[in-house]
Amino acid sequence: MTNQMTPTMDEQARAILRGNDRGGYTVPTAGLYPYQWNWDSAFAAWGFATFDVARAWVEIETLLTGQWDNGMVPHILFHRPDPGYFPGPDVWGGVGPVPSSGISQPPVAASFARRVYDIDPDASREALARIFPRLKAWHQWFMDWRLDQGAVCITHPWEAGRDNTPDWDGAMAGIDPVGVGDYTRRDTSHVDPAMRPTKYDYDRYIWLVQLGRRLNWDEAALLEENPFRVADPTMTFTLLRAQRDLAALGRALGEDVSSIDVAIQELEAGAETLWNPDLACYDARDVRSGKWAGCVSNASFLNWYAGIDHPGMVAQYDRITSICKYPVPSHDPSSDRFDAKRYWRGPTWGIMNALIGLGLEECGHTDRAEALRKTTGELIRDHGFAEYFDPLTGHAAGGGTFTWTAAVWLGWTSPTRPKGAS
Ligand code: 9WN
Repeated sequence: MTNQMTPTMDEQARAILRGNDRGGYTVPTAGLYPYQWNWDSAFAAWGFATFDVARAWVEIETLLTGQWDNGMVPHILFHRPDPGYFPGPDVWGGVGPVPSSGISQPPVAASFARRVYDIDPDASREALARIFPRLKAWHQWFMDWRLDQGAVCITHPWEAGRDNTPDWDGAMAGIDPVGVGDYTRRDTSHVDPAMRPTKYDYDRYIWLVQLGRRLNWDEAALLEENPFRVADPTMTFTLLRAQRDLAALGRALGEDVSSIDVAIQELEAGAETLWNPDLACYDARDVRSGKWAGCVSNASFLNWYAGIDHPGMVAQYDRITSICKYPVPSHDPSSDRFDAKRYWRGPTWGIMNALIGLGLEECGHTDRAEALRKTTGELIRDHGFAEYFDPLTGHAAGGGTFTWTAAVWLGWTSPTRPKGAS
């Protein structure tokens, strides 16, 4: 076969999105994750928008069909049964219009809706008008149920999308998973167990799901009873950013956005409660114990994405990027809890890099933004469209042919990305 037959990176990325398309929604990767995940779909929409704006809107609209009456948009929609994933719909017992999980995920959908809109405003207006009230209600659910001093809390490690990060180690240690019972994991039959969370983690993940189900996913009851409640940089920074983007979209539609502007101020104040002065970094805060996690994570660096510049974070960023070849690692490589291959305890994730890079650029740290775009592009080109990467060697880890890595290529690192994409 000649070189002319080798598909370009753009062609490969588009083929991954098309290949993972299950009709109206995109799975993160076949086998390992056979359902629609919330923030994965927002990234998928970004990728689709670079070559098919209509399909991008379908992705977001399908996600929002799963919205619960209280405004929550679940982290997984189980559109069609698939025995290849655990825990499935029977374990979760979600109470929405589509079989679902009972927790949410980082609300990046409004932010990517804005990018889709920017790529083609005329073709986007009708879909935007349809989803605007739904996005507003979802954001309001966080404001109503999940704030602690203005910072956004998670009630399950899966909710932040950074499942086994050391950020939750303290809160996880406070859970005794008594009565969790026997269960069979599926993830470790798809992927090397050394790259996945441990049984210790899974016992607590499942125990928390059982608790939520027993309480019928009632947020007031969870606030009373759930021992796991952590104010999280991922959620706080992404919601702050999403509220800013939603306000801009609302203005474009001629909507009243005054309540969103109020929420932005509340979240700005909340973000500052995540500043850990001893660590000199944004950090997760265990609301139950009052203790800091003490972790420099990739979510710490989402401050710029939220529109918050901080000289202390520039210093942290320069330190972290100087000690690993393929930043940004999900945990500080100089920490004894760093594990280069184990999921959110070390590996580099293209999606987090894209959010960090977009923020760096917008806050005027152009050289750092360009350097991150370049190394992330090289990582994907040299090691494939993997779920995540070893930050020291660049080696691919987790699942392959991954939707959000393809989307990051198309929307952020590809030299051909359309105007408005990034
Ligand atoms: C649980 C789909 C999801 C991502 C998360 C990532 C991982 C699930 C799992 O996969 O989590 O939600 O079973 O490991 O941590 O961020 O959305 O790609």
